[in-house]
Amino acid sequence: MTTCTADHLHTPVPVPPYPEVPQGAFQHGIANQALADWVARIALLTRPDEIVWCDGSDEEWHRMTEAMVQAGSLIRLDPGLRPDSFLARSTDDDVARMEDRTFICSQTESQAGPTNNWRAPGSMHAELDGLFAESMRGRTMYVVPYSMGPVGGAISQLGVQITDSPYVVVSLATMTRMGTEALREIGPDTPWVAGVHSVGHPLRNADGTRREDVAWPSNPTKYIAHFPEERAIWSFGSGYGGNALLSKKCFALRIGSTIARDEGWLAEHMLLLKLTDPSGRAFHIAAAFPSACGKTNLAMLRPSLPGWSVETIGDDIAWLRPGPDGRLWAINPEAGIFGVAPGTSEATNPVAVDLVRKRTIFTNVALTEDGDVWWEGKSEPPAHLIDWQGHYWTPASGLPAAHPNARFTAPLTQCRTLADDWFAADGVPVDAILFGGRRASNVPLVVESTSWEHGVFMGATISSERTAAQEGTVGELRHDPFGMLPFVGYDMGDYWQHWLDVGAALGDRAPRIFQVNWFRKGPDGSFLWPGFGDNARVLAWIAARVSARDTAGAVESELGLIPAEGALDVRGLDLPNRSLYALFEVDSAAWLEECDEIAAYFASLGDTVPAAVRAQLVALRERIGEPQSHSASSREGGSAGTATETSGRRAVVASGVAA
Ligand code: OXD
Ligand code: MN
Repeated sequence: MTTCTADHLHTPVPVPPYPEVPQGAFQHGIANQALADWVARIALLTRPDEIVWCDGSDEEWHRMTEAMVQAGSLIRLDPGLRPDSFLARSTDDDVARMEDRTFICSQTESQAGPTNNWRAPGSMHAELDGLFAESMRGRTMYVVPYSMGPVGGAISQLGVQITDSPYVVVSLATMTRMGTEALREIGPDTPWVAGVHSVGHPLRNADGTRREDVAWPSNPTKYIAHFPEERAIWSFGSGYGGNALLSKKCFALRIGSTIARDEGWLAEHMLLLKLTDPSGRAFHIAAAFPSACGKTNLAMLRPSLPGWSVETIGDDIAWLRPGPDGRLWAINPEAGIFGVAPGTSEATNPVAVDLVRKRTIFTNVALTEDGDVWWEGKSEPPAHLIDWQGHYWTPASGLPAAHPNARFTAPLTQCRTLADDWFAADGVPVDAILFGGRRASNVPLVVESTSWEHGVFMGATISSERTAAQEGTVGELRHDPFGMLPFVGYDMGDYWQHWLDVGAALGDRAPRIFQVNWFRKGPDGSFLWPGFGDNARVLAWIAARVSARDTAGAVESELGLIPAEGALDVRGLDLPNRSLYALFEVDSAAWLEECDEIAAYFASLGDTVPAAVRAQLVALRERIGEPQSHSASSREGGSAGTATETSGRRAVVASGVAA
């Protein structure tokens, strides 16, 4: 494995003594010379007033949050209502991940592939060196060592982020296993991923005069640049979320996916949960969805089915690696939750509501008059608030009080449904993988793939309605393969091939793959499926399928295996037969259109799309055949009998499961 060396920094200056940089003495427990050299070189480039090595202690967290309150960059919430909790407000040009400012700087453009912005590493380094030059004047440069995954675990990896943002430091303390213990793991030859981050707002001008600080420093020029060959990330100008907490999307997914490709494992945008059935049998499920499509809610689901339980292991990222027993093992590399606040309530996610009751940093939510937080969907709107931009707000203001991508950052250990497995150094064996998106039409509630290749096709063809987590028009349908469109650190077709290769290596020990969609709508535009706790009904069917040796509980449809008569437990649900039918309906005309659309998408990705994935599209088209005329009235008629007249195979489902 490549280690980060000083050569990667392209700063031709030698390293003179810099007071806080240990010069070979390693008094901070640094046993890695490349790390000490790198810190010195970044300091020489960025010229901070001081360098602080973060230890990850509680004392450090309290000291830093208090200093930020004093400086006006955090607002302390009422300690009685939300102990140790704070509100940060960003500027309105720094509110989400910026995919158009995100670059993969591999040696060649084709290595980055058509879904990534590419820049040649030399030219990007040259530009970044110019931007970072003296960018930390007047500020403290923090050196933040961290472990992704349990320190020393078989799947875990190490990283060090340099940043001039104390907000980033306290967030990383929550989101990762940060501090001295992680630093001690970095031995003389231990690989680690380097992250350099500056908000780009120095506090002293070139002539030495003082420049005012602001509550949310940032820079109009923004870059989030990845150097896969160097295993390094450079981020400039933004302080927000995935742009600035480099452990998350930048390391755990973009650089992580390239490491995973090289080493034969998977770095994925997946939640991880433990499902236990009434007999006590446990199943581990990893599920990939695009951003803001309900991963956090699913990871913290309260099953509506008696006797079933769901425990949380992760809500955003999973690293999955073939274990010594030939199965796929997974960890959540993160230690905290950076969750979307709007829409989170006692009704939708009581576990998350409880999780943020203390020691939480809220960003861009509204402030109540008693010093608590509020966001759309939390409760009835209060009569007045201070909105996320610091302005007086009433329900008549006509604008959201919280930004739609407002977030909370809280430790996973505060999650009352946290599974003990989260602590397991080497992770958990995965029984099932789910792929989902936000689709109003076409995609059924649940479908099981008939092979690993078919499952890879399901992942490759996820498309989803755009949400506020990324910039762009909310609601627009976009392809988001594996929920990883913004996160694959190399060519998309090669990434699909890598999935095929991992499956081939796992052979019959590979987890089963399913596609789910909680968001299908009926003709009146309302959701067909209740979602939330009732999604456990789908998980229960998936668990039954994982336990089944044959096709028990499933029947074939054009898209794959769907629940057989009586196999999906819908007892107690107020779900008319016609809705159940519509949840599984395969409209052949619409699917033929979707096939054309998928073919065009594959063509846009170029010739690295694997033949096995293309073959799945051909096979799907053949299964769908000629468009069938399903009249709207027969669909809406919705009795089991009506369904039988339109399609023999689907009839089994529609007539049976409602019983
Ligand atoms: C996230 C995202 O923040 O996917 O998790 O955008
Ligand atoms: Mn995410």
